[in-house]
Amino acid sequence: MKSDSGSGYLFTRAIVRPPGANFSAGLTTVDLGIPNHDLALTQHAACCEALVFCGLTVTSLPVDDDYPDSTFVEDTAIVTERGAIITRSGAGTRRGEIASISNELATSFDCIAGVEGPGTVDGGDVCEAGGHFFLGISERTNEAGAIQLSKLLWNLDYSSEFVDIRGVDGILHLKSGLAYLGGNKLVVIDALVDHEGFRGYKLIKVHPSEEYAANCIAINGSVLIASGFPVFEKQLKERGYHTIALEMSEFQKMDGGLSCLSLRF
Ligand code: CIR
Repeated sequence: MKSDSGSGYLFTRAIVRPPGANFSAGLTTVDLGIPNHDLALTQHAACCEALVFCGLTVTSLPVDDDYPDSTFVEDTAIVTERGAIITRSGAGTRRGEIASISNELATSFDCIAGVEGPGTVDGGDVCEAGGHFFLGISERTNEAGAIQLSKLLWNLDYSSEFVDIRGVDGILHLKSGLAYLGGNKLVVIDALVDHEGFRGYKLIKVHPSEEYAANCIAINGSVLIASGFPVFEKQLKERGYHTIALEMSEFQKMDGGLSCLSLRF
């Protein structure tokens, strides 16, 4: 179970779901070509191996061909050490993904709440930073959803604040441009750097040519990053982080980043 050690978190479990054969029928806003399913499976498997390397027990849910975006499990729930919250995606085509995730989380959590309509929340808009949550208001997460989520988190004794990213080009979710590494350090893209809620944190700014790299995950002393972003990798190594670089090309084609491939707790 997760605990804040000040320099990072201790995670024990992850939930993932491999991409289905119709993965390329999912939603995307980018024009990077059609993903190759075999390569996506290989990249997904490498991601799972990295999670295992970091000490996590990985539960792999069965492929769900009814939902082409269902490999992006992070969007379906907010998982904390005090309880889980099931989201209600801002993408109508993704709403049914929560059924199997709820069932799986019910095996680990007594306390499961849910976002209700007209509220919408995608998990990719939710960034935990040491017991405080940044909630992105985006094309996927609306104000009603963010307000509900804030109350649900408050009930679990967590604080939160909103970050409006609706005017920020090029990011689908808040975590497309923000990550928490533990130890009061945030990875952030230029467009978010001046957000007042980030003032008390040490910021690691992502070079504008490498924005996709901002979506990284700190797990048990390592940082999983997308491969192909040497400036960012060097920034982390210079600060003493152990990095694990993972090929993400096929998921990037479908607007997905590293964090969205797993729920970690
Ligand atoms: C979608 O548009 O919903 C998926 N194709 C990508 C979701 C990526 N999720 C994330 O960044 N948390």
